[in-house]
Amino acid sequence: MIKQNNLKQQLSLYLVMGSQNCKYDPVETLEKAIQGGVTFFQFREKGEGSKTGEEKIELGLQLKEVCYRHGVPFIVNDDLGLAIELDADGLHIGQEDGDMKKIKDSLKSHQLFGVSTHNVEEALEAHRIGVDYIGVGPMFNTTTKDDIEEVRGPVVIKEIREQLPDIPVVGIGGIKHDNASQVIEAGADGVAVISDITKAESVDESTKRIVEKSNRS
Ligand code: TZP
Ligand code: MG
Repeated sequence: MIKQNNLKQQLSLYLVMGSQNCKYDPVETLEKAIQGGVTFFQFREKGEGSKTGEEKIELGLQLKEVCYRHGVPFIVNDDLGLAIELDADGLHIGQEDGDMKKIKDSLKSHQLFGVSTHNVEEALEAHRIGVDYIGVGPMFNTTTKDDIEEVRGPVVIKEIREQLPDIPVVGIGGIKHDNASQVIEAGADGVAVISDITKAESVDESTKRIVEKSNRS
């Protein structure tokens, strides 16, 4: 898939997920989430209970296939080698995952590059390197990731927007249907969600509810 001008629109509901996050089968979860309105996907197979080696690659291939069938970009978290091997649409890394510039230069020209940031300084640095989009978090308290930084909320997005009016931005961390609109109102192009989708009783209904509540209109 080629880099597209409508990246901001595609980022509107970004599902981040690995098998360790799922209440149901991950392939089924992704299928239902896309039916519910997910527009961007990150394969984040990481932490307790996650798959490794061949099993991780096999699951990545299955999830990529679901994304391709629906025209949803498939992004790999952390693992440059896996992003290349799966010919993913992109790679997403955190601040501790290595030399950003080197990693960006190792990607194929069609692959998107996203970076997690926590404040204006990190966002400016990511912009300087030429990332395609940034994640900003944590927006709210979350139990999905243990090593989170201080929760400062949607105001961080507002601060980043003042310096970088055009960079594609998604908020992440504790986002649910009842707080997603705060993140959009602060200036984000989209919201990134794990548990409010992956742990929901009904994945498609929960996804639809986030779409409805985060609607800009
Ligand atoms: N990065 C910052 S917070 C977070 C990540 C990966 C976890 C978000 O999970 P949830 O369940 O949507 O709060
Ligand atoms: Mg990382």
